[in-house]
Amino acid sequence: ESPLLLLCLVVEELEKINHPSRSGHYSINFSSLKTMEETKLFKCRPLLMILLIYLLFLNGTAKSEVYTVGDADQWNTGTNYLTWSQKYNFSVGDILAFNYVKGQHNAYEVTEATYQSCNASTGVLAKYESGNDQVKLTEAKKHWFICDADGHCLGGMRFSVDVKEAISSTNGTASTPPAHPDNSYASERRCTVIYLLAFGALLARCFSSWMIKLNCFLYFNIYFFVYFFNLLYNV
Ligand SMILES: [Cu+2]
Repeated sequence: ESPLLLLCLVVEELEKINHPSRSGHYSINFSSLKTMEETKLFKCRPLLMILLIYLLFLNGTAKSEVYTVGDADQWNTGTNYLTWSQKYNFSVGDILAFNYVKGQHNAYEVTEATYQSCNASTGVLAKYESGNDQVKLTEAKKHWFICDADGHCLGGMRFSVDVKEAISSTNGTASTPPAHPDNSYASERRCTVIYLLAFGALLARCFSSWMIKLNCFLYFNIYFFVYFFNLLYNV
């Protein structure tokens, strides 16, 4: 959520810079806006809004994370990879980094049946054996990984990841371990929505030109669209 709040704060700060004398009360007397500079600023504001919307979308779609399998333990025997894989929410575009001593282990992407049986004579979808394998998760589906070294798979070197479609910026927050349980996430979102509502009302009071009001309206509609999309798919 923080990039969104940051964007809002930037807009708010710009308001204060543009109209330092009016920061206390939020109404603009149009008869005082006669200089070219201020007219130009008003004409630029919709562009600024559009720019912010683009930033929002870029932020939501382009973010991908690199997950080192096993974190500090890396890809090795003696680690519980089921526990590891359940710590994170993986989305399309994320990368699994398998780090291990080449020759001691490997990483095979396999079918579910092969994952269950640990018999890699069939059902191998991809083989990674370099010791420093970067596996990009390109599809929104379940992926299964095993180590095919003798007995390692049965010994616990296997896990599955349920890869979700990359929709929102909140998907990518997992490089830091998920600090908030789902319900606190939802309340955080509600807070942001309330903040946006308040901020929208404030903006609408600032601008009396109908063009800018229309822009505000579109801007916040897109915001809310993105938010409810997030709520539907991620909580
Ligand atoms: Cu192994």
